[in-house]
Amino acid sequence: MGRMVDGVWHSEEVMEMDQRGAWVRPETRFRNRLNSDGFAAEAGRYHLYVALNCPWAHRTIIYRKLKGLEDVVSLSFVLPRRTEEGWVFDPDDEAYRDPLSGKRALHEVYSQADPDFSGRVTVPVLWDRQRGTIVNNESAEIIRMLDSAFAGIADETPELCPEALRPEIDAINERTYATINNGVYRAGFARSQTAYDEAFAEVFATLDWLEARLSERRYLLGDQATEADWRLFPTLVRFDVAYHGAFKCNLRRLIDYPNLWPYTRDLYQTPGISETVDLETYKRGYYSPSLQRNPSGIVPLGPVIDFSFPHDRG
Ligand SMILES: N[C@@H](CCC(=O)N[C@@H](CS)C(=O)NCC(=O)O)C(=O)O
Repeated sequence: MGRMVDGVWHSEEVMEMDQRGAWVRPETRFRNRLNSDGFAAEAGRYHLYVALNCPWAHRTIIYRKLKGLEDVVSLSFVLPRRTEEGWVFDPDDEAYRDPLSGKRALHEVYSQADPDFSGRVTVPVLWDRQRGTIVNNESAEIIRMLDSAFAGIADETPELCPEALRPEIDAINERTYATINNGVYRAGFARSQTAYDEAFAEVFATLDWLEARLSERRYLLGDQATEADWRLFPTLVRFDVAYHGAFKCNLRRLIDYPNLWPYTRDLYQTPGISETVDLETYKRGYYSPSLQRNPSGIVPLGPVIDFSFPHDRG
């Protein structure tokens, strides 16, 4: 995975590791807010760059659906496999073209936003057409903004992080981020047995905790799905096709959990959500050729998983 240094793309693979061989996720750089910092929420002004296989980008795709923002915030995809240039577009394929300025690679979007940018070139990116810059590239912050910033512009929809539930949502997110969303990456990218063992134990301890919680409630906070559920879903829906094998998170499969498995199907069957899921693309992405993790680049043919099977949790 390459990176930018002073506005120039460098393709050498650099992984941020600590002395124990544990992977450390780098900080995100663009952190502006809609409706402040001069980024007024307006229909047609903002654009999301995403990758279909990226779980962090998946959150923003889900929010654009659930919050009725499809005619308000535009969206486009980079190709699901990174190249020497990192995330790239395909000018010859309408599905993967940069619709704003015909760029070839996402790093050009970053250098337009900041000609001196140093750091990783990640998706998702929330882009401002008017100022020609990146508003924010941190998914957790983008989805909070999409939840409320376009009130009065888009059709009214339920708030996914209502003020009254926020402390509880934040507390759940803190655990699921560290041990599940990022936990599977810490297991998959570990370069020492100790670092892998630690991440692995945390993944499955939290899955057990969630399993118990979901035996008493339909969703993590009760009868309504909230931000806490939608942040968890992209990781769960990838679990058996990607993390179980490619990231060695193989103590149990999602389908082995009596509550987590129907819960994930329940979220999947929420109107609009199944269209955001593409298991074959996840497999091709996570099993891309990688010197460290998958030198042959062979993509497994299984497993077969049916998320449309009735969930009986209604
Ligand atoms: N903190 C970011 C993380 C996003 C992220 O790591 N995206 C991955 C794809 S799943 C990426 O673009 N990685 C490229 C890289 O790290 O070089 C967020 O949640 O938005």
